[in-house]
Amino acid sequence: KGHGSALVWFTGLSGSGKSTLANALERRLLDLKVHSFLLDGDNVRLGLNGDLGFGDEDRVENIRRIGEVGKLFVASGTLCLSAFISPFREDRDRVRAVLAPGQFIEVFVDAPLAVCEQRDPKGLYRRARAGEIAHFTGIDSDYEAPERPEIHIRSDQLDTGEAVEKIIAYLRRHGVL
Ligand code: GGZ
Repeated sequence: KGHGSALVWFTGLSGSGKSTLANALERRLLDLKVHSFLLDGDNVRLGLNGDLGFGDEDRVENIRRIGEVGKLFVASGTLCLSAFISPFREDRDRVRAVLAPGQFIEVFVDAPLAVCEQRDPKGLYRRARAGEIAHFTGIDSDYEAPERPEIHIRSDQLDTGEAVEKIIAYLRRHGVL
């Protein structure tokens, strides 16, 4: 039996499947009787970070605050999950640096832009292409893919259940579970 507290940090394009995967992992952990907490746009961007938009500076601050909140959850002994695009490598690495070694687990949810754009569950890519949303990640704002993520999920090749098991296996191997 492991120690349980870590920050599992999902990163990937809009529509890559971060939220779906994070929610499925949360349910799987609940079945294992592991207490976890998911930080996502619904509970962070609407509240704590309600003052932030999608320009570069605001994204940097968005990720900085989420990292600090994640650190507090980890200090409380919670297995914390976070699902934000977090497009900039430097910002993710800064979050990694505020946590103890091994406590930041970067999960790259990797699907080609074309696949994400085809899925377009909220019609945001279409609106970005039409010029109705500025600074949209993958269209006119950068996404810097992780170079050495702890876990790499090809979400266009694995189904959600398989991806969850891949993460669970990693957490077990590394003594988190
Ligand atoms: C990217 C945007 C934008 C722009 C609104 N660029 O697919 P979604 O809708 O549900 O998730 C996206 C979410 C991204 O917020 P994050 O906090 O994860 O971004 S970051 O980590 O970069 O700060 C998308 C929606 O917000 N959205 N405008 N311009 N995504």
